[in-house]
Amino acid sequence: MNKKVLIFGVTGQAGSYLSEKFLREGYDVYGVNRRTSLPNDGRLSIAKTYPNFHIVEGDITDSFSVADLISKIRPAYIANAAAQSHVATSFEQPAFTWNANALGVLNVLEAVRTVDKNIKVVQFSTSEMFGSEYSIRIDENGVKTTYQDENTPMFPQSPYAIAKLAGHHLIRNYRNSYSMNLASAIFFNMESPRRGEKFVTRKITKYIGQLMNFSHSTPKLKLGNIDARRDWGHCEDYMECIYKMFTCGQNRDYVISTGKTISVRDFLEVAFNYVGKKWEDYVEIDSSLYRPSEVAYLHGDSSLVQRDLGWTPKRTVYDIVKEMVDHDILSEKR
Ligand code: F7E
Repeated sequence: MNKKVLIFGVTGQAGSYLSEKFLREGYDVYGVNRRTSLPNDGRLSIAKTYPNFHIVEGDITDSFSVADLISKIRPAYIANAAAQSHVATSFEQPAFTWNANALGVLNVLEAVRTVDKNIKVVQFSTSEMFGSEYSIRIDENGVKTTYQDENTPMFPQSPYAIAKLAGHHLIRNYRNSYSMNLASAIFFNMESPRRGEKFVTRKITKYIGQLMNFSHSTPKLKLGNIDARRDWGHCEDYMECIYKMFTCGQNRDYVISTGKTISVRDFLEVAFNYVGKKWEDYVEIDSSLYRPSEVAYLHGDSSLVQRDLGWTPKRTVYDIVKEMVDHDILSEKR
């Protein structure tokens, strides 16, 4: 049996956890890394301890490079976690975002279509594609719930999300048109100590790490819209689900989320409480950090994947806060 997996975006948070999952399961993992002048493999220290982990150079925006990698490696599975993933940055670098998030998907699909249509591809789609849309459910007691699932319409609010939606539709279109083995995972926000420092959760926990180590010299933490609500889950839990998506023998798109939503303000409350401090004493709202267009509310309903694949998220946002704060207090000490 071919046990080769090719991961685009291996140096990111999700790529690193997914590599470790496949390596533990005995696969040969090939991680695609773009050439950079400085090392960017900080999240791969565990993966690199496995002899069956290989870094290969390539760039998802270059169709020749993508086709060359796929035809040389001939993987059974391809995970596309490569993206310009910062929503605010997409307003400033829309073309770069488009090339990575939309053209990149097309490059993978065309290469797979011509090299070997049996290769299974899982695309990392995003809850940002829902934008301002949600579905409404009213239960027998009259309690109303607003949520997003696989049937919720999509109305994206940023160049990031629009490019991701193009990639999402390409997956659906190639699956239907050419009977290819393709599926999209619609991820709600995923966090961990490996989260990039520009995302709001890590920005907050890193600040707390600095505060707890150097309280006398830490300026205030500047944030934008803290009323936005997100469904935050643990990236490693979500990669367990992706492994099941690859190995389940069917090609279906799934929402992957915890089903619990809190605001950035609530996240601040929980994180600062954990270290015995009041966030109001340390946070300053900076209107320049507001986005030109915002997604106010994300609340995923992942019942379908829970039912079909028997997956459930293990960690809550409260577990995540503790893990990230503990990690950042330790790492700022060094
Ligand atoms: O923002 C607000 C901000 O940048 C969360 C990516 O992984 O998840 C992520 O996208 C919220 C937004 O993540 C700051 O306006 C306030 O409402 O951590 P974030 P995101 O935009 O939700 C989705 C699912 C993805 O697919 C993306 O790739 O927090 N916010 N103040 C702030 N956000 C940031 N970054 N920085 C602030 O200072």
